[in-house]
Amino acid sequence: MGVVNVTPDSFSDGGRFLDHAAALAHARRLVDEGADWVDVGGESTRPGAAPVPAAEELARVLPVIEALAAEGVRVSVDTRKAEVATAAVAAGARMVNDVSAGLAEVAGVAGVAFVAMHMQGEPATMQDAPHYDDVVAEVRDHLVARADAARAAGAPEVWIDPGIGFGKTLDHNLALLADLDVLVATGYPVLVGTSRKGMLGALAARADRSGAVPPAGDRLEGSVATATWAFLQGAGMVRVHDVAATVAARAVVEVVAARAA
Ligand code: HH2
Repeated sequence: MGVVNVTPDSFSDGGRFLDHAAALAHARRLVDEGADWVDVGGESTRPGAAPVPAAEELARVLPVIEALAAEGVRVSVDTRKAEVATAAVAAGARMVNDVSAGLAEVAGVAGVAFVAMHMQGEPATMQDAPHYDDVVAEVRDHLVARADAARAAGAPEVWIDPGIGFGKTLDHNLALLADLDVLVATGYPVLVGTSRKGMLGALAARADRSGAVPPAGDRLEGSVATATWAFLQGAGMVRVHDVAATVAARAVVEVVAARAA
């Protein structure tokens, strides 16, 4: 799944694809590089982000979704708003990717695929003091409940996603990645998004002699490494900014995995 953020303020590529022509060109490039889905979003959900009014979000994403869908691209809409999800589906989106996991019924009624992602709290404050007694079990139970709701409402395809970085410390993120098999064991296909995220900045700083945290656009190695890890643990899809590098890494590791099997 390739990411297209039609936003001025996304943490890794804010402002680059706010222009519709630039967003379209980027989406086409991601498809050429091997993306099965293009995830179009009009609201940043980075830590500290303020909500965007629905009218603004719609103006950002709808023209891009319409044009891509008309070209036969499989588009998912990255939104937390029912109004935006419904309009995006009318414009041709075939999946609702919802970081709040609250739109299960909307996706079901619309008859499109659904991604239930786990988030503790709201983007504005979620990183203030995340707390879990058992992060893996709590995330799994919440996701299964939301995924069951989507299926009961009629969604034809339902994914679950641990929501790396959404109301989670580095330790919570590591626990979820280490125990990804617990999510895989639910039977729902698993989507994972680590691409360019803060945890990769923190881990790169640990590994770097200077201790410097690389900026979001300079975290390719960690992004590809964790995407590859996710595939090896049984994830069915990864949400990434750098499709070509991820596809290439996956192709290599698949050969090794097939030999090991
Ligand atoms: N991460 C982001 C946004 N949407 N959706 C799913 N299913 N999983 C994720 O991990 C996920 C997501 C955050 O990344 P990005 O879109 O690059 O940044 P921003 O929220 O600042 O636009």
